[in-house]
Amino acid sequence: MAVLFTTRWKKDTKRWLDAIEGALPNFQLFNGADDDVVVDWDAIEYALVWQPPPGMLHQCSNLKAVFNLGAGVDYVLEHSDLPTDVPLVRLVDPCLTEGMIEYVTHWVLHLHRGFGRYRGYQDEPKWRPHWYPRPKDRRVGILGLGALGGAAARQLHTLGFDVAGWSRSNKTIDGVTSFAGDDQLEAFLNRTEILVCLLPLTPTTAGILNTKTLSQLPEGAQVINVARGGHIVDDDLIKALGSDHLAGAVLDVFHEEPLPLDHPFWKNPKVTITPHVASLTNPETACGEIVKDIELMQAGQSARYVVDRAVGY
Ligand code: NDP
Ligand code: OXD
Repeated sequence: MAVLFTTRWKKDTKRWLDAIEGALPNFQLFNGADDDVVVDWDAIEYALVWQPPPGMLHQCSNLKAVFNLGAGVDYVLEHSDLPTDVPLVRLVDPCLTEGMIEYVTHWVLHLHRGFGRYRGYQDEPKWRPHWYPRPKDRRVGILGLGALGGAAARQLHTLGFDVAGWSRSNKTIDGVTSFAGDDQLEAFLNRTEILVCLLPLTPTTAGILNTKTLSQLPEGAQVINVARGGHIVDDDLIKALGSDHLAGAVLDVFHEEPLPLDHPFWKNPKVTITPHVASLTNPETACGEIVKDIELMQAGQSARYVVDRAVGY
């Protein structure tokens, strides 16, 4: 019985290996990212991966499941030629959810209160207080009401915001207005002053934030993208910011990461950039969740968050 660990993250390898060994003491552990390790590919039953090299998983002839070490499985589906009969499991971890709630809440409050302008005033320096609406009068909209979007919506509702969400199927979340399906996207956007994107990147959601959809947001709206860079058409966002239709954007994810140094987002005064840190996977808690699924699978049941490959999430 063996597990494979392979990621493109260069740091924290020891912490990951310790966490996996601690969680799965009865499994032999191979670090596929270490060129000096001779991996017994036929012994691998479970693979724990983040952006695995193309072809690597194909070498595991007895693979029972692949656990993605993040919530978004777009990279694995696109690049790893994973055998179709092997379940791919996405990460749902209360610690990941906690981090996302913090990030989204922080930036929604920041944009809602317009705190960004005071940094500029300080540089002048200028003492200039601004009024702000109550949260109940601020309409926040969340694209994607899954594990992360749903949790963020609940928290924002608790803070008093007027929250709506858009998903494929209708949702019942206390205090959150549900919009569902392509037919209701425009109505959802029309009422959204602060938009948070927490959709998975799939063929149907790629490029969803473009000139047409951004223009359906009200004048002065602001956008927070914490999902994937591929959800946004960068040039369209830059135009919408330049025309003042949008007042600002907070971006954590990009088409190419790290964001190339010559990308116009860096110098755009209306764009705030964070380096894909909205919520980082915690090795210990993630391994705790993965063990629960491996135990279920060893008992003949299926893992809890198996990706539906037909829809891509
Ligand atoms: P989930 O799979 O739990 O939720 C996805 C949501 O999106 C669901 O509500 C789903 O609808 C909705 N959705 C999917 N496709 C469509 C569509 N075509 N139209 C309308 N709604 C759609 O994902 P998570 O909440 O766990 O994660 C979301 C994303 O967040 C990840 O895929 C990842 O890219 C990103 N992420 C980013 C991080 C960061 O640090 N920046 C950290 C972690 C995740 P329904 O409920 O009806 O199925
Ligand atoms: C994730 C991410 O998908 O970190 O979990 O982006």
